[in-house]
Amino acid sequence: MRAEDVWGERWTSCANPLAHRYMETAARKGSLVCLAADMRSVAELVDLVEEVGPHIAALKTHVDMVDDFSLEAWSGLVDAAQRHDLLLFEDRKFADIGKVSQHQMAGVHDVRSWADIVTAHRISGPDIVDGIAAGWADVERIGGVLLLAQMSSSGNLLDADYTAETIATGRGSPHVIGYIGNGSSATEVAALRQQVGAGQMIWTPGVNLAVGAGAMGQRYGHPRDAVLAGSDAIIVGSGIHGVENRAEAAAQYAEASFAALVERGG
Ligand code: 5BU
Repeated sequence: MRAEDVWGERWTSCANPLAHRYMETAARKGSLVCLAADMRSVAELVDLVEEVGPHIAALKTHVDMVDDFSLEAWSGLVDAAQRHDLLLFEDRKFADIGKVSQHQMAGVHDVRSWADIVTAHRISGPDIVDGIAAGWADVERIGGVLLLAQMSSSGNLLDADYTAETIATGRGSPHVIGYIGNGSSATEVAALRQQVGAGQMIWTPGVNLAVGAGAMGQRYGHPRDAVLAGSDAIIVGSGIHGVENRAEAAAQYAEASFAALVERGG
């Protein structure tokens, strides 16, 4: 399907080129799945991406949980992601002052040189967005920030006022492509969509075909409910990498998420 047809208002209202790139990939592959590739080695990451790559639209990493990280090995993962046309999303959850965040984009992992998207908390002030953008500018790249407006974990401290401040920071920013919303609660995602409007994306972790409580405070909602409530990307980890047939699971999440987008009508 053509991206503009399937995404409707989101396509016309989201000006960010990275958002368009994601939407095109999602439309072509028939999938709103962002894989949370929470693996401990580069080889396991590459294997996983090769296996499920055709069924996913973006790849989310936690580079600081990888035991055998080296920039050289990591370039193999970047290659695999590029071959599968996946935006690379480092879920770093930056939270420091702007200047430090700029330098944390460098360091041993050099996130600025390979990540297209990173997450950031709003807690330290709005300047964190400029700090991260400056990190990308240092290597002449442009990326997009997803601000954490909600979280999926139980007992988190992101209340409604905090969410509103976060959206106020991100609205109109050329660097903010959207927000993280709580995929375990369709009510919360719908409330977030109401506030965000159509002009920015909402990506949601806390999604699993088996809804309910997950490990260590994680909560899960159904992919269909999250998308119908306004999510544009379902972030799925153990629902895919934790099962026996990972490609089949990825295809199921792709099908459920894309059918919901078509049902939503953009
Ligand atoms: P799971 O295996 O599907 O539960 O993995 C969820 C992933 O999403 C994992 O990488 C988390 O770091 C990430 N996540 C989350 O679960 N909840 C949040 O609020 C945010 C990120 Br932000």
